[in-house]
Order: sequence, then structure tokens, then C-alpha cells
Amino acid sequence: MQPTRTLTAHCTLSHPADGQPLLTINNEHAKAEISLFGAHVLRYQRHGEPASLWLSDKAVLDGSKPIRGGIPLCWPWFGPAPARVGSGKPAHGFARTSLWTLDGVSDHGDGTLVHLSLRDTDASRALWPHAFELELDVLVGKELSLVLTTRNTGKTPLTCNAALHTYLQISAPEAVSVTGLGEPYADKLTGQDGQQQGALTLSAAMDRIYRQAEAMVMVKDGDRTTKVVSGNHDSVVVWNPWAEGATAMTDMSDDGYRTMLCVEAAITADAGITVAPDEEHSFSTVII
Ligand code: TA6
Repeated sequence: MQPTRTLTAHCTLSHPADGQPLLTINNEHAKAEISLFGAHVLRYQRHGEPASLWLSDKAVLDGSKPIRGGIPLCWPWFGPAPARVGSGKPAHGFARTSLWTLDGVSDHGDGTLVHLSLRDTDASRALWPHAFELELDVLVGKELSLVLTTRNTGKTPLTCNAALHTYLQISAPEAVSVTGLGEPYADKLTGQDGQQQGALTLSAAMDRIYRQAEAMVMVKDGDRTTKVVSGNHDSVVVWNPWAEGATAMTDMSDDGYRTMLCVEAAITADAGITVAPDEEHSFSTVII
């Protein structure tokens, strides 16, 4: 087993025996864990407060499958691969199941900044024939901030979809209401379009795409309010699998759905975003 390395005053890199390389951050604002497998923020908790992110107690962290909880990065597609990519490809793309490179960590007054990147390989080109550099900047501070940048390093335009698939920790579904989602939504469970009336509450399985959400979505949970502030996305996805969905998943406890709610800044439009050679596209989410 490789030794734990101290990278900065507030960040270490360890190699858990049954897991993947892990960054552990503990600074004056908060503590967090980021796996290099998927550039996946697993945990984030401000000091003196409950955890902001939900991580399944059955999450598989050894790299054999995507991690259930935290903030998976869906890229270069969201959900099943679209027709332009072809069938038989992994759901939500391959960024979340790739080992990323740690480019740098630095401590600042407002938190610890982590920079991670992923480049195309033979394996990625077999799934998706593009040259790219994907970058994730994470700031662990009083807020948790993520910026995902797609850079086209090839000679032809690339088109992709993406999501910062944030699993928020909640106290109980009955305690939660969500505002800022806008009105129209696409219901992925029924295939119908709907109109949000007032705040969203939770009482059944939900998988919706809100395409006119405000930049700030507020999740009120009893006395606590979590703000999810996103930029340069085209939609916000809200997902909870409810009891039946949780039971069907091997990496979620049967009652796991009661303590999580996904609120995801995403690029879900069928057309995706197209990035020209040498150009880049960034979108972001901040958990406050
Ligand atoms: O963001 C919602 C969603 O796309 C759902 O449709 C649901 O399947 C979820 O993501 C989880 O996907 P996963 O591949 O991680 O099981």
C-alpha cells in the first residue's frame, strides 16, 4: 500500500487498500473527500453543520462501478447514450468511471482548490471518437464550487451532454420543498411534459428535467436551506428513485431514498453543446 502523502497544509492523498486514490481535505471551512476515480466529490461538510452531500452506505468505491452518491460527473452524455453516440455504451458516459489526473492542489483564504483532468485514450476513443481534455476545478471552502470544462483538442467539432449529478443529503422527504425550478418540466418517468405549480415537494419517485430553472435552486429542509447555484447549464434535473427504485439498486439501502435528493446542473438538450476545435465550454455549480 502506498503511503499517505501530504500535498498541502489542508490536503492529503491516500490509496485506501480497497479503493481508489483519494484526496482528503480539511481546512478552516469544511472537510471533503474527492476520489480520483471519476473526479468524484464523495463528501463535503462544513464544520459544525450536517453533511451537504449524500453518499450511499452501500457505495462501491473500488472502481468496479460508478459511485452512488456525492457528485458523479456525467459526460460526454447524460443518461443512455444518444443516437449520435450509438447503443451499448455505459449510462452517463465514461468520465465517472475513468481515473483522472491530479494536476494540482493549493490552499487559499477562501478554501482549497483542486484541479483534475482527463484526456482521451484508446479506450475513450473506442466509446466516443474525439480528442478532448476535460477539466474539473473544485473549491472546497465555505461553499463547494465545481467547474467542469470541456476542451476540444481535436480537429473536428465535438458534441456532448453533461451533468454535475449532485446528491444532496436531506433529513426526510416530507421535510423538503424545492423552489427556483421554473414551471415547465419533462417527466422522464411518464414521458409527459408538466408544469410545476409552486414549490416542489416529494411523495413519490421523481425524475424530471426543468429547462427554465433559475440560476439558484433552493432546497428547504426543515430549518436548513441548501442553495444550488449553477451557471451555463441548460437545465436542472431532480431525481429521487423512491422505495421501489432504491430496492432495485444494489448500491443503495432500501431506505436510502429517504435521505437523498439529486439536484443536478445539466446539459440535457438533444442537440447537446458543440465545441469547435481549440475551443472550450464550462459550466458550474456551487453548493451553498
Ligand atoms: O439524473 C437522473 C438519472 O438520469 C435517472 O434517470 C437515474 O437513473 C439516475 O440518473 C441514476 O443513474 P445511474 O446510472 O447512476 O444509476
